[in-house]
Amino acid sequence: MSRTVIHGGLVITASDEIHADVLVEGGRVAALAAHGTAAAGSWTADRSIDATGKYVIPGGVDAHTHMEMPFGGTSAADTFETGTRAAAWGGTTTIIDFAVQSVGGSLRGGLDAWYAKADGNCAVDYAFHMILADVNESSLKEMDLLVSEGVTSFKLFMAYPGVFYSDDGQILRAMQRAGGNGGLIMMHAENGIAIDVLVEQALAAGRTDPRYHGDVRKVALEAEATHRAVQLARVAGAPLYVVHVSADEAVAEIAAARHKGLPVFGETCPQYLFLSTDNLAEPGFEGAKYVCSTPLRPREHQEALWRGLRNDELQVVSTDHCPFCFSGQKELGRGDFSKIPNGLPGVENRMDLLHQAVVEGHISRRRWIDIACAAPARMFGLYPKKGTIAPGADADIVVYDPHAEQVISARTHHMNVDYSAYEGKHLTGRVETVLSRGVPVIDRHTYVGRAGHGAYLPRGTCQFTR
Ligand code: DUC
Ligand code: ZN
Ligand code: ZN
Repeated sequence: MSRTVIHGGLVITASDEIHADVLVEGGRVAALAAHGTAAAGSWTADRSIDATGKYVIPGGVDAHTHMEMPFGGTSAADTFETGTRAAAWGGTTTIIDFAVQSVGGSLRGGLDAWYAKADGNCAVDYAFHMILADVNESSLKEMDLLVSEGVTSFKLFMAYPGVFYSDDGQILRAMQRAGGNGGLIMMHAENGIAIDVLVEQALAAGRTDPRYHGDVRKVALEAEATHRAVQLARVAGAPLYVVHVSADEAVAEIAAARHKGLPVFGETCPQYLFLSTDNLAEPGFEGAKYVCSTPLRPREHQEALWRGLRNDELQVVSTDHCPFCFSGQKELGRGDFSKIPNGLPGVENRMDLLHQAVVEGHISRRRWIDIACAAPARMFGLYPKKGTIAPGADADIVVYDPHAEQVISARTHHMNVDYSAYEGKHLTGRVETVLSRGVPVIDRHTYVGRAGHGAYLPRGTCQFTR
């Protein structure tokens, strides 16, 4: 069995920071021992990685990606191959992507299609949530089967009427089912029926530029939907995970629910923490690069998101990685913002941007690892296999240089998309080496992985009670 020792670094997990050497054997963490002790000195290994002056952190867990998802009249530009390779470059070693039920179709059919897309193509490990686009007697029954085979979370949409939308009755039924089978409902909380009225009115008044996407998707309509989702989950007796929270009033709804002791959880994304409606209002059609839903908000909302992350009102930061090229894809919405495919690239940037948040004092180093690795692994039944560095865990390990400087650019990123939402942003900190189950995928800034190394991960149920 091949053995690797990573020595001299600061090992950071969600709970500890220790100067320790890490012994990896057969793809798993075999032992940790304080650096310089006789125990660590006695280890023999085939490979030795010098992490002096570096952080040794768990591989990132990005619990919200959409590789090659058909959406908005086109398809997300990263395949499982290009998207998981970019994830590896950015220190993310697990993604949880969304299989999609088609309207009139079965969950089985959707899930099998996504298994086939990913099989043999991924550079890092992957799992699936299921998007419920058609809640009916038969799909409700199928939810039980999916939970038993390791697809334990289901996304519902209060937005996108005619595409993914579920009404309150369908939502309540799905929540009741999840309450009984251990599944977790993930909610896209925006009042899509009201938003569609505002879209129609904006277009009729000639307000067609990308910035109006942010205007019509009102804060109040995110907050209202979040409140309604919480109350429906409460009635159903089911836990609730609200995805891509962007507005301060939505954070307040989640905080109020948690204060009452309800099992309600929240996720936000780097775009809401680092970008704003200023980007949507960039001149010409540039704002299209920043069209996603929930939308970017005025900068003032960011403080509530950071506070929420510090106070555990929000537990997870994932990317909602859903890249569309500016050329030929975002351009579908020239002259009509409602036709701009919704989504931003980001799977490669999340770990670095959140490290930047440590540098800027928004969060601690341990909270960085919690929201980016440990909490998403626990939320979706993958802990402690993923999300930590401890004996028995998969050896998904990143050697991270906290002092290296970098500038984000589409010219140097590895995502299959022709722009970066963070073009020109200076960051302190950079991924140096990445192991996936003990196998190097990035070796001192060089990609050495391969499509097909990544394995499918059946998951357990949510490991948080509240
Ligand atoms: N929001 C996006 O921006 N893209 C994909 C789906 C979603 O809900
Ligand atoms: Zn969504
Ligand atoms: Zn999404």
